[in-house]
Amino acid sequence: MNISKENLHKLKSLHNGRVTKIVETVAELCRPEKISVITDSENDAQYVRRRALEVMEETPLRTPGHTVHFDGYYDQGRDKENTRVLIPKGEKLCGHIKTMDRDEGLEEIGNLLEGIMEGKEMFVRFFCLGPKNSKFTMYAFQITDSAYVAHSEDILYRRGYEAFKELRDKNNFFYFIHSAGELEKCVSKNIDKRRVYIDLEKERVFAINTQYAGNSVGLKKLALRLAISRADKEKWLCEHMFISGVHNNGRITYFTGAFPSACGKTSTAMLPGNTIVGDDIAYLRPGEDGNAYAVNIEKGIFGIIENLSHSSDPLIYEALTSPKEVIFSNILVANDTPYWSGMGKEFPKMGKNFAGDWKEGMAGPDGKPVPLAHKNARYTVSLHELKNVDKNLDNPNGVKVDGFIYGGRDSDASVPVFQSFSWHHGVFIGSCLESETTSATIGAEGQRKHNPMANLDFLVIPLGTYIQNHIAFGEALDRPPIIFATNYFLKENGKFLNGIMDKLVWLQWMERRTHNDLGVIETPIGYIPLYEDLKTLFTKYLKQEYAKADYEKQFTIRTHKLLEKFQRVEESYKGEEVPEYFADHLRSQRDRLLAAQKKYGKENISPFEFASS
Ligand code: SPV
Ligand code: MN
Repeated sequence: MNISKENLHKLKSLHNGRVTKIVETVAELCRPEKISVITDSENDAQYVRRRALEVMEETPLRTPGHTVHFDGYYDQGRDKENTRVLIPKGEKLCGHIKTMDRDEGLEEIGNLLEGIMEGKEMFVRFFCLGPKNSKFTMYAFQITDSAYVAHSEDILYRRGYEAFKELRDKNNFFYFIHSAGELEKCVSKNIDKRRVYIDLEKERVFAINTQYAGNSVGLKKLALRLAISRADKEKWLCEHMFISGVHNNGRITYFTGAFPSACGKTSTAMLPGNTIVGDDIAYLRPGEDGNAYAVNIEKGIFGIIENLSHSSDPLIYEALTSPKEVIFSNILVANDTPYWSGMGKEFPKMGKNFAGDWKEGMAGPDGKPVPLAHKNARYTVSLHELKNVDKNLDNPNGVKVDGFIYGGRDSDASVPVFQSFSWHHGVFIGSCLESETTSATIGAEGQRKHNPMANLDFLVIPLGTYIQNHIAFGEALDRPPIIFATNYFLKENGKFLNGIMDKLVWLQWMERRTHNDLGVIETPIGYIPLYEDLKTLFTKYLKQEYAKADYEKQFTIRTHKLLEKFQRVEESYKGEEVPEYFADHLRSQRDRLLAAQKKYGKENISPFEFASS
């Protein structure tokens, strides 16, 4: 193994034979020129930042602490096609999960890894997922030949070298082996050999020939998959959820929210006046007091930057335009300044972006027009750098969760906000979540996709088992979180029916509902707000008049469109083994919608009609 005395000492000081063995095996196979073991020291962190600049995976920008990283033209999102769960021969998961024979997958990966790090430096870096010294804590380490990946992880996760020392010879950790592969102009060249293979048996993931963080940063979506498997065995929940504290006159109520990519998840978690615990992934466990508790496994944000402006997201915008450690990815750089679409500034006509040297109106290698920044361009920043970080981010007990939010993207059916009838009904709503596709994954945009709990991309257990685990989780609690659903994307004649900040009102309404402070109107889909309550909240939080006519449009129950939605969902579940209760809910949901059509003699029913009946 090509390792200096000093680095070997750092590795051996962990007194963990399994870690040493893994590093040795990977080094022998990948043959890096150099191995750097990164401890929790500021010196080592600084070293990684410097290396990212030296090898030009990152370039400094004008504002101190800011850098930019580019992923290749064809490496701008999660690769769903080549992400596979390795399973033993003859085993099956479910129709929604891409799998591969484990032996074949490991053989292929072994061949691809052979000599892949020649001439490169291999970083070995240790982390804790979740707060330290907590029942939630999970240990994980990353091997990567990308200084950008190792740097991103330092912003996004809690350093864990010292924590690993305490593990001694225990081997209950996740690990991730990443190589960007051969580079051309600093980006992964062999995209046709991009692979993300998940090995549940050894709780490890291989990611090769890619740099995009959703594929390469092991602790993020790769660890999510391993943790879903753990959670299944240990009876807790691992969710694609933000965690946010909603503040109401000194009272803080915590919500977690699952939204498919680009459905407003980060901006919901970051609303002015509230505090953020996390924006992407939550571990949830039952507390001894009969409530659900959650932690953020991360301590930073890897967020979408498109349409992020001073008016839409004032807190993040301010954080991204002042000196601090930030990595921008796949934005436009001109004059050492970052630009992105929808930032509310005038744009230069040329610069550097994910296509290389960029000029307005140019076509990319695939002949398509190249926008100034990629739609999935992102920023990476530590939560501790934000003014609105919640004081419980690192609380080892987590935060008590009073509400779950499922947020879809639905232009023609679902109302902006409603409350489910019960935990069971809420789980049903989560399992019917749909979104119109966006740019965070590679493939077509604008199609409607069923995405149960916004977690479908990451499931490594059968969908039916996953849903059943939710049911059981809530049943075991004395006070399960109240489940709500939101939809910020309702349109009429092509125009959004809601303002971008209306979600602030929906959150405040949900906050009051978890404390039973406000009444509701019962409709076939669940409980919706009363006009007067929303009017008061619009005045208080947005200083806006809220017109009765707007409320009526937004909260009309569009029975026909909703029935279509449930039809699509049913199709999507065909062939899946789903718990019995799912079919029961589907049936009663339909019956309620059909009964309302009959009673009111129409398809679109005003909330005022339900209110007066
Ligand atoms: C998402 O797409 O849900 C993200 C970004 O949070 S990624 O890291 O690509 O998963
Ligand atoms: Mn996500």
